[in-house]
Amino acid sequence: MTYTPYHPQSLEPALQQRWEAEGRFRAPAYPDGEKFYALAMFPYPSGQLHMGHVRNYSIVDAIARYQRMRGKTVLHPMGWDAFGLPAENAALKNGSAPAAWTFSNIEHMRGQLRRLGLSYDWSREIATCTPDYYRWEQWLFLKLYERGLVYQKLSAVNWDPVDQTVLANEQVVDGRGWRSGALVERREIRQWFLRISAYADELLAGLDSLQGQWPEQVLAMQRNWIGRSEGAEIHFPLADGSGVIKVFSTRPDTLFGATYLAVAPEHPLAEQAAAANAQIAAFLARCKQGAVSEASLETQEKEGVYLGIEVRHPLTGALLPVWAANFVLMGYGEGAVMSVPAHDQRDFEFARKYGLPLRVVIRVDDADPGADELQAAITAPGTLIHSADFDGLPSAVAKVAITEALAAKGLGQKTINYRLRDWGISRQRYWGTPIPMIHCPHCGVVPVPEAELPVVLPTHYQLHDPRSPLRDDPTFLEVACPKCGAAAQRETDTMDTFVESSWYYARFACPDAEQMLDQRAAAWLPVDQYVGGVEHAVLHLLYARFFNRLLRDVGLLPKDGAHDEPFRRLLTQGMVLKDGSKMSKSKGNTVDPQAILDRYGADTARLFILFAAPPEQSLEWSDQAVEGAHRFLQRIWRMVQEYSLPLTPLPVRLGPAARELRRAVHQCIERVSSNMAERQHFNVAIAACMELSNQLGRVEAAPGEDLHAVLGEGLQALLLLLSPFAPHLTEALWERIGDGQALFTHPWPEVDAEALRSDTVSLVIQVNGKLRERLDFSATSSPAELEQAVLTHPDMARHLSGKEVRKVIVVPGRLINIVVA
Ligand code: OVT
Repeated sequence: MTYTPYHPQSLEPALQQRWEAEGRFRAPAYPDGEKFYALAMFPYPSGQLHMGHVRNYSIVDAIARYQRMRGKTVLHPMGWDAFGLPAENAALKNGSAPAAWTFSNIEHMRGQLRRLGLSYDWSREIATCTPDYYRWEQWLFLKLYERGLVYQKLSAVNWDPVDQTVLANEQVVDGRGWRSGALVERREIRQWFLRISAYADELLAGLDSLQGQWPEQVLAMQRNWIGRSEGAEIHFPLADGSGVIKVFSTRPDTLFGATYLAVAPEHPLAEQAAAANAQIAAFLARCKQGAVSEASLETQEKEGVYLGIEVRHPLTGALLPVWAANFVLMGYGEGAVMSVPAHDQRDFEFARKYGLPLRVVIRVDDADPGADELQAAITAPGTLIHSADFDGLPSAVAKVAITEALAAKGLGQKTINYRLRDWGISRQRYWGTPIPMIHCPHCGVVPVPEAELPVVLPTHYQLHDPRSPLRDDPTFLEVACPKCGAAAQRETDTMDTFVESSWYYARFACPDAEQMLDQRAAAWLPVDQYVGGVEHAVLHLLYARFFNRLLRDVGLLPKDGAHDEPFRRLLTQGMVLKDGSKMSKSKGNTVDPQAILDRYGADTARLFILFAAPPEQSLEWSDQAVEGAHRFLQRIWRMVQEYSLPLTPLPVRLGPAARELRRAVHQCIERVSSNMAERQHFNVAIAACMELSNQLGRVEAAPGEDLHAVLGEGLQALLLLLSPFAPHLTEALWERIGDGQALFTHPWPEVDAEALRSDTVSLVIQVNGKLRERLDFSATSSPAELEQAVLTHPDMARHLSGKEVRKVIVVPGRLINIVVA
């Protein structure tokens, strides 16, 4: 027999070309039969694939290939999340254009994905930076504007006073601009928002339907992010009668402990007070320094200033001072909070710092600590004290009673509050989807007429500084107002790149549709299996759930309850580590997938990465394990080559060795199958294949007819089971020992229950009810035969010699009890 060596470097590209030429993985316009939509989070075209990508895309490809063999019509697309800051940064560094950089990266990375042998339908490829894609985003923006789901409001940004531009949070390093090094300032500018808060309740309720299908941890993070809390809106009348300050509190039971109010530095009352007081003005100015990210707000030192204003407590009428404080956000409620220092730790620290009074109004045990003795706030619920008519009530009851008392006086009501804020999508950046709005000096904000979409982003600029070139380009900027015809200006803000990734999964179903989505989207959605990094647990995965509902509500997806959620099942993959820490360029601990592909080929890379750990856990890189995966594939290659053809049918009777081997084959099919579908522990599935290959490898060189037939069955099964992980090697070998049907749509092997049945049973042997032995008997023996066999078994002589057997009790399949005198 001539033996061809295993040479993936030539074998794999040849097969990949064949797949491409055949259009093998192209999905039909509509699914025929049962559909399966498998999707991996699409990449940023950053330049090169990294190991995180290889892991993500190997997992989804294994699932897609498995589902094809299960007879499903599989949709498995790929595309590019192509807008965003990295392209601008690279362009600034090389003096090139972001578009050119992006498209050349796409070229290169597409080649790498092909080299991995991923079974994509490339005819559906999407790049989000093309007008064909982003025009629909602009269209939806206009629809949402009509419906009041898009609006403008003032919002803080990071301002670099030297570069004269807005900076993204990631461009602020230690409070300074990343290029200029200047101290960043906070500025309030008008920006565009999507009203995700209108969907807060539905997004929260929808999580229940994902229970068991999404990782518990991701569901918890989303619940927490939405942060629904019940509480009360409470009005504090201004002492001078000029109005009220409204606050939201989840603890109205502590209302009698409120000793001051705190408002945001941007609150109108704070600005009024500043106009007449230099010290206050200086404080507000200080608050405007520093970055706007949530992290920097949380870690900063808490500071405040008395505004010289007083309000009346809504139930006691007592006068309380109003302060401005740097930790109160204008976006939270109405930008004001009631401060209860005895029962809230942040208020406690603030009150101690500025000598503000504390009132203890909740007792958690019998003690009633004086305010002066408190070491920390008492935050647990308890029983009310020093709270007038409400004394003695438990917190839960008091919440309701106090809210009712406020409502009766017209000074409050029960409300539900969400932590979820509306989504600010304006970016003062160039490389993004232009927001389709026009600013007219006479008409104000005017939407671009639908017929004039898309607003095309010019791509010819060379970038020289971080300021958006759109702001300086009259050919983009200057436009006639669609309403009055006067000279007007285009909006120069672009959309957050998370907008593109919020609906790409739907566009893949109909990438060439002449509208945003057509009927095909409903036919393919929802995605049956979505896989990606856990870093997207909140933002991306929440925005996509929001967008799916927007698409439904503008009529692009059916309102049938089956299309509310975009992703039916979610798998969040773990990190790829080297020497215990995350691979990253800055740490210099990376392994380049290209080097692994060049040296070992795609099948080895895929097999290693799926074998090294269960998909949801982190994966430690190991050169030895890569070698191990490669040797395993070489062994399979050799075994199949060495099998002497032809394949022969199973004889009716198998000898014991053949029966045992056949049991191993079907045990392997069982283990691999259950790990492909439910548990998705591909590492266990691969381990089972490795074990089977060892068993098959132990068959002697010139086996009998029955063993030869079982070995053939085993090798075929092994190729079928391994094909989702190592599609090239298995396809090449299938040409030699397959059954003539194409491997990639070959029915997944079925477990033969008969083969699993064991020849022998192991029975517990008792003498007078005491365990004495555990012995094997033929599985087909009758009780009478078993009785005969146990009494004459050589191992039983020492238990029975010299004793009189009175009775033998056989419990089939379990035990035999021998009663002796
Ligand atoms: C990789 C996963 C990602 C994601 C996918 C694409 C990385 C996991 C973390 N366009 C968006 C995006 O994330 C998705 C969109 C739907 C919002 C590592 C990192 C270390 C690997 C490494 C090695 C060497 C250098 C650098 C890194 N991760 N795991 N290991 N695009 O292109 O970033 O979560 O599912 O694949 O990632 S993406």
